[in-house]
Amino acid sequence: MKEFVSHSARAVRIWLGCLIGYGMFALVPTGWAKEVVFVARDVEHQQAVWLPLEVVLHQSTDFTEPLILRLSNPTERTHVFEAPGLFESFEESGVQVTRPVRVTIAPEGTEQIVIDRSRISSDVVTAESETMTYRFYCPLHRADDDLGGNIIVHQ
Ligand SMILES: [Cu+2]
Repeated sequence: MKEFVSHSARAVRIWLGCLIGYGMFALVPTGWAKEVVFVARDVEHQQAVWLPLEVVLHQSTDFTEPLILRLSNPTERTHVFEAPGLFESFEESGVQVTRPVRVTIAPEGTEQIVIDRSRISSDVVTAESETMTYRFYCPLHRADDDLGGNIIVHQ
């Protein structure tokens, strides 16, 4: 019995640590977030990229928990993270809102968004190849022939 209590206490501490670590996820006590980090980098010819250039996600394992994108801009210019086809989900005045992913990040700033997983799931299910690719880039500093990075989702 004593052992049971100490295990529970440890579980609570871990759980609290998770809530603090993930900040905005404090409202979802059952959630254990998966976080993907992107970092902006200035490259030649005034252009910029988001790194890493490729992220692979697996629907069966990665979508069982909230999916967070952490967007970090350590550069001295403002950059935008745009990913057509991806949607973010957030709460505004008590209402759940969904909108396309297009986030502006100030110099030396970091933004965090929660991906609307239900949309990705339906995309993957309807994709014949069972794989979906979402491109991402900074629309402000993008070369004409730049295809940007890829988020690849396997079913
Ligand atoms: Cu940019």
